[in-house]
Amino acid sequence: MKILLISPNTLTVPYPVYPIGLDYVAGAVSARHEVRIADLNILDREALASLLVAFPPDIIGISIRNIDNTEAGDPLFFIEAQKELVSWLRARSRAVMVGGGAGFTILPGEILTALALDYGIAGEGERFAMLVEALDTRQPLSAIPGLISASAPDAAIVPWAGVQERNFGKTSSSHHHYYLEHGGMLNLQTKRGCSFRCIYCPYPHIEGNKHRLVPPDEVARTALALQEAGAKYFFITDSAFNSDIAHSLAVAAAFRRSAVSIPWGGFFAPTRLPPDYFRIMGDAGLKHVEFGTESLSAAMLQNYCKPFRPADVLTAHNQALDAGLHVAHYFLLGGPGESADTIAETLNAVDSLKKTALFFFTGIRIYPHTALYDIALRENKITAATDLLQPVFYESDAINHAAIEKIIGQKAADRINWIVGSGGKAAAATVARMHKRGYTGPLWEYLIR
Ligand code: B12
Ligand code: SF4
Repeated sequence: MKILLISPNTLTVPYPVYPIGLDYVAGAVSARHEVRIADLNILDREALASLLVAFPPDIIGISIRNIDNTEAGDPLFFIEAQKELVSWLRARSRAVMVGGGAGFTILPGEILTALALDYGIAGEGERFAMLVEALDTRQPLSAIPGLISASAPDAAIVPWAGVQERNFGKTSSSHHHYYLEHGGMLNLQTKRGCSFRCIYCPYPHIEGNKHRLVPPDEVARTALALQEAGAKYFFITDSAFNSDIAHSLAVAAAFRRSAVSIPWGGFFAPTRLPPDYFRIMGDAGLKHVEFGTESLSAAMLQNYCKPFRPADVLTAHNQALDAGLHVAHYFLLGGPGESADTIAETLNAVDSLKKTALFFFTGIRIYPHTALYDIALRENKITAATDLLQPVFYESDAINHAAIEKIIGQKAADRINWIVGSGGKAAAATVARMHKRGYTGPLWEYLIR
């Protein structure tokens, strides 16, 4: 069968992101089928139309990574554009249309309906290969975990226990060149799942809450392949790289053994870590640390069920600084229990975080399958019938978003290292200009004060 996998994600905020998920979907499909990847960062509609003629697909898989940008203050919604793409494809192809991806997995039934897809796979995309085989051999589809269709729109997500094979560099496409030319950042996964249970977070639902580890030497082999392909930097896409400390250290050791020499970064939780943790990581090439700190109010960290306390944040921060790393913290303000007092507590404590970049987001998007969803239901902020495909942001009873934004806006006004939200289009334009001049990495490091 001919299979076309499409990445429709053309968002350039904070920078264009290599569609790593499709490497795994492509890697799972049996070699007896022909797979191509169409990355819409590269192909315009004319080129896509020509591809549909030259390579008429039997199945089209669409990667739905982003539903929206999860920014209450500067909202963007991507579902309408994806819907238009699907009907454009339908007018030119008789292929079976299948959706999947991180965004898709959060609200699979809703997205399947909105986009009028034939099938969707909630959860890991390796099961796409099972769907391909079943369609090819006309076998019943009911046994495929996570598979949904208009007549069966509900699916339980069952973590994939089989092989995860990344197809990087193996398809006939060379779409990674676009990312090499736009910042040089490629990406890498060392495990799936997050074992923490922060109340607002959909990651454990998307990836599972039990870690599935990629053997460290295999991670290093992929890192080396990215390096040899020309990557100047890589981002580890794990929900929190250090949620399994031993594995992250083993990955760092494998990088050193295999002479991975390009810098890298990722998401970390500022939990209690061995004192030399960041030094070891730095020796293995770690250059930037993005801490999912969210608050520096002890009460709010507890309300969010974060696996650390304010003192742990400061310790982890200083350990990372001492190791010579670039450090950023992300804050998520306005959750259950937030008040003027907890905001003040956070902002006062922020000043003790030296030499850093700080990203502030106000309002927490309510996702199904999270504790925040249950809280919002109990507090009558939503009902079971609320459409969550259109983003709904939790607002605390004690302080509204506008009041928080005003406080942050005032404090951020004369501080270049305080960024409200992701920085939006203006930040993306600066990033693009810097990429053109040959800069690489996340680039917020130039704002560090
Ligand atoms: C790492 C990450 C980032 C990094 C990416 C760095 C990099 N260079 O790669 C950074 C920080 C830059 C980032 C930015 C953003 N992110 Co982000 N990110 C993630 C994260 C943690 C992992 C994504 C990832 O790469 N996973 C690893 C790969 C292998 O998995 P995958 O892509 O999901 O693919 C698997 C399956 O989904 C599936 N699959 C994928 N495609 C397909 C296609 C088909 C047909 C099928 C069947 C299956 C399938 O199979 C794959 C293998 O199992 C996810 C949360 C999560 N845990 O998933 C959020 C997440 C994807 N991000 C999200 C968002 C919103 C954003 C931003 C818009 C935030 C912002 N305002 O800036 C930007 C958008 C950037 C862009 N240009 O697209 C949301 C999307 C949900 C939503 N509400 O839309 C998520 C889910 C987090 C959340 N808030 O819930 N992100
Ligand atoms: S540690 Fe990070 S990824 Fe894990 S549940 Fe908490 S917020 Fe989500």
